Amino acid sequence: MKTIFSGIQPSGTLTLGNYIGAMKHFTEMQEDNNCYFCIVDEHAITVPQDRLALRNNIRSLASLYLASGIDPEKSTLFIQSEVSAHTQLGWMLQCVSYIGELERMTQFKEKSAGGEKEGVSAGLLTYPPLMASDILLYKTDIVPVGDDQKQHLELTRNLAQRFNNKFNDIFTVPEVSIPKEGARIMSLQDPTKKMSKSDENQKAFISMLDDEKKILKKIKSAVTDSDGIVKYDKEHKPGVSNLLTIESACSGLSINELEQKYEGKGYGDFKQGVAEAVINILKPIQERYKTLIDSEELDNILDTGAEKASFEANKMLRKAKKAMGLGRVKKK
Ligand code: ATP
Ligand code: LTN
Repeated sequence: MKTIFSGIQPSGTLTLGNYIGAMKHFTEMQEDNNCYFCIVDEHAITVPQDRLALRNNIRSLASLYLASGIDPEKSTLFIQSEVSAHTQLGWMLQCVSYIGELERMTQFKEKSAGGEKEGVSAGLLTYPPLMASDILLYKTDIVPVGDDQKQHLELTRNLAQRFNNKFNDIFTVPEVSIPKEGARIMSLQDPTKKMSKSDENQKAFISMLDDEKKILKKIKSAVTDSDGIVKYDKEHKPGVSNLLTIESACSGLSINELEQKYEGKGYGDFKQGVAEAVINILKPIQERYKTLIDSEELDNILDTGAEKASFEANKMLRKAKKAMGLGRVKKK
């Protein structure tokens, strides 16, 4: 049995990209592994958040995890800020991280680009050691994430190895797991850009809570091309390829099977088919979501999750403090 850890930021309503690239795989992995799934609210505050919106997003994300199939009997679901070991080890790992390597992170460069340095939070720079702390506290073997997190995972592995060599060999060096297909769902309006929940253009992404009409409308207005052939060709037909990837991930049919399904048909039929596949996946999730969001059951699950996670995390935190020489050894 392997230990799995992954986290999602409560920085808005999840998109279909988050579902296909990450969440969908979490539910598959929980069957025969020891899984931790985290709502990383301390990562979300590295960019400005409205406090009430953040509160809502945290609860909403927890409900979406459960509605998508995370089973609290099998997996530990918890909120990062409710387990204080994360920021404590996060600080210690900041002290073994180098400013140079943090400045090289693509996510930091993208999120801090354009603005004045004055307006960029220090937390945006030190985001990766906190992420490493999330992962390393639980002796994680595998981290399932979308393609954009590869670089952060590489840094986590470096930090674990650096700590183990410098202090004591206590951390498991984790492997990353990126899905073969659907690891990077693209924007519906600009298929060269990642689908992102923080995109200003609402038409660029499908939210997991969009209703049928909205889904159909957004897919119908997705950017494609003018040759009218449904064929996978990422370089020359990025829009069509993205929609094929989406339908494949939602229906379970292979890209090949889908190309055959749409042979001789136009983009109108194709988009209708993609929308139906998306609706089939999202509708039951949305129904379960509605029963969970205001329930006491949700609070109970998160309380139990935080307790279980704290117990494990505190054991590793004690080891890390000892390895670094923090605190004291009591005289008997
Ligand atoms: P934002 O878009 O607001 O910057 P995000 O969606 O990239 O945030 P998270 O919510 O933390 O960031 O991502 C959760 C998981 O979803 C991560 O594993 C990430 O790799 C994955 N993910 C995010 N966007 C996509 C996408 N377009 N396609 C596939 N996977 C994605
Ligand atoms: N950085 C990730 C979110 C994240 C995460 C983690 C993912 C924070 N801690 C630990 C996997 C494991 C993101 O922005 N998608």
